[in-house]
Amino acid sequence: MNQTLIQEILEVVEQAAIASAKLTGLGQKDEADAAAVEAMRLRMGKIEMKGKIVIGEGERDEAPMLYIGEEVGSGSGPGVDFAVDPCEGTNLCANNQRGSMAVLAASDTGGLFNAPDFYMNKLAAPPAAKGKVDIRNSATENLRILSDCLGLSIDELTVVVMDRTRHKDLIKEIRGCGAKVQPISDGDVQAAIACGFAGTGTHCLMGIGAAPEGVISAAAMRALGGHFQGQLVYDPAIAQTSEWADYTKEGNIKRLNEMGITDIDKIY
Ligand code: VTB
Repeated sequence: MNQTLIQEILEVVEQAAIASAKLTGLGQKDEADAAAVEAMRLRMGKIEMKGKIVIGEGERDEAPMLYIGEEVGSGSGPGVDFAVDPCEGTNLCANNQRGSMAVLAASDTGGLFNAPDFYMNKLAAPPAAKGKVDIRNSATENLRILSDCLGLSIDELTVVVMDRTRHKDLIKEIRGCGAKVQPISDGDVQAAIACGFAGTGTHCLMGIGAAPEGVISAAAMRALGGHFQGQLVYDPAIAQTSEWADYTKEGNIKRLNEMGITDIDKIY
């Protein structure tokens, strides 16, 4: 991707951030999201590219703009795939709390995993622990590895976990090892990215959040040289979300298969 294109894509997220920033703290999450979406799409339209949204605001019938499959840009020029989250953490934005961001990942055509709107178990860690920690390990084992890689004792480590009932046992295990847990209400993209920088005080992200956000976090961590792994979650008993009140494990597996995902336990 050439520098001019990258610069223009940066302006896309800048415009989205500026638009939604005007609505921070007003308790208007949908309006903040809509403002960011509109700004993002407007700026994208001015870029000479054959752009396509692969992760976006939803399916065509439920999202007027930046829907999955939407073509963006001038229609000629390089092919670019986008995963967008114009206002990631809309609740945070509406409540003027930290961690909300305008964010997108871009790649040459075909470079991004078209993650379904499922949940994803995630593990993010700093560059020093890349390829050393593993999502297949227990939290206890990963904390031990992290401690070795970072040269910190376990009680100096801070792990961000989304504050959800599904993480009750995970939080207990992490605290049982002596590490600090920072529960967050929303915004696990910010938490994953924080692992990629020294000095943020975040050493690890563990637990289950949304899959599309996982792809964006993975792209950021690749750029930062950090560790990121994700595994789709399809069992409602594990996700423990009201969103899936009417879903069954078998039904979800069928949905994944219909989307062309047959290796449902793949670790990305
Ligand atoms: C997750 C997380 C996001 O919303 O999507 C969360 O990845 C929703 O999870 O960062 P629940 O369905 O368990 O509430 C965010 O926090 C914000 O979009």
